[in-house]
Amino acid sequence: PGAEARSGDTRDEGKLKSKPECHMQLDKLSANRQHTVLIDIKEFYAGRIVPYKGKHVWDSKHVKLPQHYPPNAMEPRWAVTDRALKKLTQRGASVGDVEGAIKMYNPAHNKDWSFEALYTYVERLPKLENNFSHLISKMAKLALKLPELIQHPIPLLRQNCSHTITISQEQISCLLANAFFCTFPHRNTRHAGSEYGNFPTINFSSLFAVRSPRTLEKLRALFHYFNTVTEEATKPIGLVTFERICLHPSKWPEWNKQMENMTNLRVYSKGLIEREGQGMLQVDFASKFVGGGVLGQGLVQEEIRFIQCPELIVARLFTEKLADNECLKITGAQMYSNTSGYSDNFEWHSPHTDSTERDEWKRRYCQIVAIDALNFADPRQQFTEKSIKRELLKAYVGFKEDSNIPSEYTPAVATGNWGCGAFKGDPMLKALIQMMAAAVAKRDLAYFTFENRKQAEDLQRMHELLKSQKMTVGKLYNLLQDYCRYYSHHHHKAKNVFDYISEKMCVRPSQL
Ligand code: AR6
Repeated sequence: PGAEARSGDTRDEGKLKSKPECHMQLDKLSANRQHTVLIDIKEFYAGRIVPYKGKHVWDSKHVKLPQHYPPNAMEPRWAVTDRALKKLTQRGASVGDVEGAIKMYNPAHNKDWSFEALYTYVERLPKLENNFSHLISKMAKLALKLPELIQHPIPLLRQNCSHTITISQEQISCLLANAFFCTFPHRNTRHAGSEYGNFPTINFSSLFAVRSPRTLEKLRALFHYFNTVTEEATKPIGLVTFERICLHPSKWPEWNKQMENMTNLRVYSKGLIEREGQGMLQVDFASKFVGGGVLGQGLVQEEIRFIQCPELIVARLFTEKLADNECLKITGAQMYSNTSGYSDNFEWHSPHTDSTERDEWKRRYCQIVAIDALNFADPRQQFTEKSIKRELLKAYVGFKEDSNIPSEYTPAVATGNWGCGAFKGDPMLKALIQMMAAAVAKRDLAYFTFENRKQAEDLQRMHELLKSQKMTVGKLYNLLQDYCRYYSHHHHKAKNVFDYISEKMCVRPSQL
């Protein structure tokens, strides 16, 4: 972390491991049963990034691509889409034209889809920034390249199955342009039990509907992204990997038996995961539907990250809702926008030139892990063994490195108040849980308290105490169970979990 992350923070400034410094050389890029590579690998090693050609399939295991919809039709809907988008490539397309085009191939939504936010965007924003029709024309051209750019089926990352997809940034930009123009079939009705009820939304229709300052700022960032990827000089040339990791129950730790001591922890009251945590494994405080409300009104940690790095949004196309023992790791996403503020104060600030180096697979050294905390309608629920176990498992599956990577090559985890904002978790309990998961995963932690100095000091002290007493994960787990019992009797009058544990440790260290 840079100079900003200093005062009142962690005392020991020894550097935590980060990439590329701790990078272990990768094996040659190759496709196999667990890894789908959407580019041609031979060509890749000859210095070119071109789509891999496969045979298209239309089934429940793969993304249903618009160019193949409906299956076996005389005239696929893509013909209509193609005509509609081609019109937008002509000069002077207005928001009305965009609305007309989208409704042409989505006739079922003629009445219920609104484009209010797009109209407002064009009215409100200064002329220079707002070369709308030119940009729409470039985006339509990009969307139309879908049949050329995606020639291999994209597997759905389904529950209970670890699988990896590596895809080029150009392919992602094309898929996102299609999402913008709402071309993905079968993805507009989403309710429990519907075909894609277990998937996030991907078509952007929900974003266009609500005229709000939040939507406006999101659109500025997204249009900036599309502008960047449609210019020859700035379009990104590299790959991104999406990895769904599902931890089999036989590998779940038995928490009360874990003998590990706490790993290193650096606490920073200033700084952000995405900025000061560069090169580390950066935690996305996710929804089980990755991206959460990014295509709606949500605008907290996860949505902000997805808006800064829109390539993450494509995960919504193929990532089924995360189960308790699963996470999604994304390697190589690029940052396009600098933003400021949070929630209602969020603003698109300026273009971000990402100069992060790339690894041997041409992926930026940027690794993000989406882990969804429990959403506590009643915060008291979190002080139960069941909730604690669930959160430990979720953090552990996110933090755990592939077992064939030695720990000297494992960067620290950059995290913070995971699950403690929208999801109402207790920051002290969550910090302990993350420390325990990190200890078993043998990784250090950089913890950003988001300007909360007092929290930083308390956490630092707690960690020092745990370290000095050689606390093991198993013992701490048992103390947390004691706390749950104590809490269930005292509720709002209960002392906080740090005070409880400190007292137990100081009063009766021999009994620990
Ligand atoms: N770096 C460090 N800490 C941060 C940052 C940052 N960039 N941004 C926020 N925080 P929240 P949750 C701190 O509410 O409770 C989304 O809709 C800040 O203290 O985003 O896990 C998802 O899609 C903040 O209060 O995470 C989920 O549906 C705290 O982290 C849901 O919210 C928690 O951030 C997840 O909610």
